[in-house]
Amino acid sequence: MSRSIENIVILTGAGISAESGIDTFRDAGGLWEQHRVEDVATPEGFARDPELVQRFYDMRRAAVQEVEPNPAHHALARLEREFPGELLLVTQNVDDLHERAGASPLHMHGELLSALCAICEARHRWTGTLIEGPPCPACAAKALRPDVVWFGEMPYQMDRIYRALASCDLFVSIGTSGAVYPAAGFVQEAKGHGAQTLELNLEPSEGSHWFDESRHGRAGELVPEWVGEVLTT
Ligand code: BV8
Repeated sequence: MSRSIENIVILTGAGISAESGIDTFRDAGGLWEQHRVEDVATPEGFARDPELVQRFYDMRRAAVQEVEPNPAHHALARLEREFPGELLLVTQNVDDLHERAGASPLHMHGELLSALCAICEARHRWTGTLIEGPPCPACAAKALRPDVVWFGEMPYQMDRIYRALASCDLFVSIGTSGAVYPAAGFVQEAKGHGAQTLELNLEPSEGSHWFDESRHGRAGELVPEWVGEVLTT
């Protein structure tokens, strides 16, 4: 990293949680090998077979409560605490491992531990199952769904993200395949506004060519090393 960095935007994906034992989507044995995306991560799939979708998210909601944050999550929480400039941590992940490491991520694709009422749009912290069709604590309607952004739905807080991308001087992508938009386009957005761009990933992502620098390896090693560099320059 050359000139002084005062404003960082970080985007994380499933790869940052892989070493905690959470399946990614597109790696071998990943979630999309066990389920067709169209069946479990679209509004149409939910309308077609709500029980299949609720079971898919109930299983993931339970699994995420059995695992722990890894050194990559802890390193980003340290960066949030110690970096003197502006920092926005955006995650595509729906797990709560960033929070449990002490960070405050923007969940652009929603959260496993939150239930959304399709009737009154209230959100509730939810650690149990939804398959039984429990009543919404706010309006009593039996219309709670996972508070997760499915394909074809608008990701959360996009205006805030684009404002941050327009004003950052460094954009860092960690543990994402660059397969899903609009997140996969953030690097181009940041670059277009003059930011430096860095990718930390197990292997080159689909968007690797957009990055000024790419480091390939496990997040549990690359992220603490990079955070150490940022905090000592
Ligand atoms: C939308 C929540 C618009 C559910 C998810 C062209 C342009 C714009 C949009 C589109 C387009 N073409 C198609 C679209 C629509 C679509 C899309 O992008 N489709 C793709 C498949 C082409 N996008 C959407 O529908 C989005 N909405 O565009 O709305 C709009 C506009 C106006 C009005 C209305 C709407 C919504 C997308 C959100 C979908 N929901 N998740 C859930 O979690 O169940 S996406 C899902 O994929 C996850 O959120 C995940 O985060 C995301 C991306 O996956 P990754 O995180 O990257 O995970 P993956 O397994 O792919 O990769 C893991 C990486 O980690 C790998 O590279 C691996 O090498 C690396 N890794 C592994 N281990 C490690 C590691 N790295 C480091 N260390 C390790 N140890």
